[in-house]
Amino acid sequence: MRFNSTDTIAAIATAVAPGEGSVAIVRLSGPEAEAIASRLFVAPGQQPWESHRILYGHVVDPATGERIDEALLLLMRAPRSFTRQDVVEFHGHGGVVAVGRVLELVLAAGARRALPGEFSQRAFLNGRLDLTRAEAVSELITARSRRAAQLAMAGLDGGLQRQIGTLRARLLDQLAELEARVDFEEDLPSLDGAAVTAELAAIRATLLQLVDAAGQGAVLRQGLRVAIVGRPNVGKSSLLNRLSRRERAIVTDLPGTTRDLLESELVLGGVPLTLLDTAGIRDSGDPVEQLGIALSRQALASADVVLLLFDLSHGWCDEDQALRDQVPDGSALLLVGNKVDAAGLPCGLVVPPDGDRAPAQVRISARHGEGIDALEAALLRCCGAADLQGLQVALNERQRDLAAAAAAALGRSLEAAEQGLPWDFWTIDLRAAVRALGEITGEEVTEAVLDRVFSRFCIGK
Ligand SMILES: Nc1nc2c(ncn2[C@@H]2O[C@H](COP(=O)(O)OP(=O)(O)O)[C@@H](O)[C@H]2O)c(=O)[nH]1
Ligand SMILES: [Mg+2]
Repeated sequence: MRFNSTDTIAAIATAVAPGEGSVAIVRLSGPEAEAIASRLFVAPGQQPWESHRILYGHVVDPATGERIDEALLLLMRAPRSFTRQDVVEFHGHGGVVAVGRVLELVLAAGARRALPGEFSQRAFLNGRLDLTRAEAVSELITARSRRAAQLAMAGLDGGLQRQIGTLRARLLDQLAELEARVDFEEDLPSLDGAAVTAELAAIRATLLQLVDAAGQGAVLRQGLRVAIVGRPNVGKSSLLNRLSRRERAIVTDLPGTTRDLLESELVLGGVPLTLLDTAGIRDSGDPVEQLGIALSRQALASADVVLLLFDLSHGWCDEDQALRDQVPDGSALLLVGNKVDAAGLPCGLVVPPDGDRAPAQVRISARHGEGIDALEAALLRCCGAADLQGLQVALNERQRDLAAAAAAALGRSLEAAEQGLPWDFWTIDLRAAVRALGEITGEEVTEAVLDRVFSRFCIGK
């Protein structure tokens, strides 16, 4: 445990930015929350100090009597709160100064600054949330697209917990049967080995499906970095502007116009994308352009998806091929022929065939908008993000590793079964699988794991 959960903790629960946010919330949780709040809050009239009622008043510095903010106070007594402890929220004005002073007063009155995720950690420890729901809260907050938020909500509704919990319960049933045979083989009816292995295989198959779908979930959650690369003047900046539907980048007919890496955020088919417009890659004597080109090469090497743009009015040339050869094997690649409007005769094969590794190709006009729909569809397809609508629940990275470990352990159990080994050989791996699934939902989890999970949360959550 990072810290004792009997401390009273406090944090600003809302985003803090100068001049922004009409409301800011300071939140306290712990046994002293109510006492601390009552020392700092002055409510006029006869307002009753009751749980789940809003009080109106002022936060006042008890040392000087100075009014710090006009605020609403919400008291939620245990166990009817997010953490199942006494919780107090001060709803004051946004910005940074007043809310910062309220927090300082609360700390001076005896609360401790909350660590990232500590409120959620308490909610988990007090049985308010299982681990998958707690993680879904964090995912909802960081969601960058509507689809990602929907996926997080499914997790928050317990979809993942139910699915993993059911698989774990089924494994426990099998484990109980097998373990009983280890100890009391003679006293029990004999076990149908084929039925057990069929059940284990079915559970393993479901786990493998979940592991598979986790990749799509990761795409929705984290989004993709898409680098637009190509020779100078092929229309990269025009394409960035076209896809972002605004004039983000400067476009001229002078080669070497873009010198810096430009980013533009957009959502395509529910997937958050960061588009990178890069300097055209060529030999250049200009030191500023050289720096830009170095950034382009980095983007080419590290993007999830590379849109390699070339000019159809010139056709595919050696420099294009040289760039194509630099795309790492692991990245998705889409070849985009631009300026189809100026290409004259529709040329058949512009790009030499690449055997089985032939990347997808589309033809567009970044200037006039032709082929952009097809490009967007191809972009989602080439990174495996085309069909995310059916995705109901998705494991995050931590959960995926555990599900994969459980599936591997079940694979070993099945092998032991196939080799006709005695029951106790099956049960070792079966128990490992049960443990891994329990770690997903938090039923079997160590403090170190909890600390790792919750420390990734934002402060105040
Ligand atoms: N005909 C035609 N010209 C284009 C198209 N896209 C871009 N251009 C022109 O090509 C030149 C270079 O465009 P720009 O986007 O700056 O290319 P970059 O250097 O690759 O970023 C500009 O004059 C653009 O107007 C297109 O689809 N068709
Ligand atoms: Mg440019």
